[in-house]
Amino acid sequence: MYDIKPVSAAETNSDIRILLANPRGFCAGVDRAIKIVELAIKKFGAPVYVRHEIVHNRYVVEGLEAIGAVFVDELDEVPADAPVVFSAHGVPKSVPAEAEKRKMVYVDATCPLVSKVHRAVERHQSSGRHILMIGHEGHPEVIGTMGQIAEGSMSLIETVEDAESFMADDPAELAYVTQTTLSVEDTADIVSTLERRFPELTNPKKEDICYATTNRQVAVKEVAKQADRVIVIGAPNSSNSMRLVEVSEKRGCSARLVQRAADIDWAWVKGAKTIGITAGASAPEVLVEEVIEALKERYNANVELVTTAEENVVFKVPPILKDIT
Ligand code: 0K2
Ligand code: SF4
Repeated sequence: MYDIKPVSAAETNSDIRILLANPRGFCAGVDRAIKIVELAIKKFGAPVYVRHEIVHNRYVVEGLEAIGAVFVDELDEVPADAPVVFSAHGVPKSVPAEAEKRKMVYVDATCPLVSKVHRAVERHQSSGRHILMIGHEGHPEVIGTMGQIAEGSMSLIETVEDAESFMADDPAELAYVTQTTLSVEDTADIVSTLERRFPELTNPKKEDICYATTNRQVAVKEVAKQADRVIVIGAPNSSNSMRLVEVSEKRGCSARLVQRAADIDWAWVKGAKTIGITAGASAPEVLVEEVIEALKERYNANVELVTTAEENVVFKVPPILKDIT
């Protein structure tokens, strides 16, 4: 399916400097979610059903399918006697409720940092505040977070324009939460617009963009400052990966998303002296290595690491899987 295009002589042998962003790739929530599926297959045996792509990466999904995971869109596609895992992006309350009603065994792989936002939504609601959700319509995390409370109790704000036009019933009783994988800069513009219009919007102190999203954007910004092109390894439905493309382009650097080496447009690479590489939080390192190898096949490539943060976050798996090795 992924044929590497043949290398023509004209494309080879020039020098190229590769700047490899660090941090890049898997975050603690993705590591944990993949581990949950693997451990669930060990514990329950195949097939283990997974509602939605466990993380937004085809290579990861196909790897798990090969060991017995079956991916479905909705719970009603899962037989009641089969175990099911919920994806890292989180699910509306109705999903575990339905699983319980059908007496299903389920394991929730929602990232703990997404679950934290779910709990904030509940807290704001019980304090009587109307909640603004800053995020992208239709994204599973947004569906999951907005699905923590009754429909209509939250309003979605996607842009500064939405923040300008939102009409509050009671401006004194407003709170906001955000998707964890947004652009830090774009979100700051939305939040400052809301704070200007609603000075009593004091809660929370900070948006909910997670450490991994923030760190990957800082690292790619540093890379984009020095590079002629940036390759972002990730999937088109991966919000955090798409943001890395945007952040690079905002720094004036041409950037492209590729799922793996076979997607690289070599005509676009041609002429670059310095090429940046990063990977979204759901993109495995093996695909980064594949891209570097493809560059090395065509250029005299020298790889330099651009480090802007060290990460040591690890999340535990749920108690139901903790004794499986
Ligand atoms: O960035 P997205 O939320 O679209 O999701 P993935 O690409 O699967 O990355 C993992 C993040 C999941 C939750 O925040
Ligand atoms: Fe969790 Fe952030 Fe990774 Fe999403 S990107 S899974 S919120 S650590």
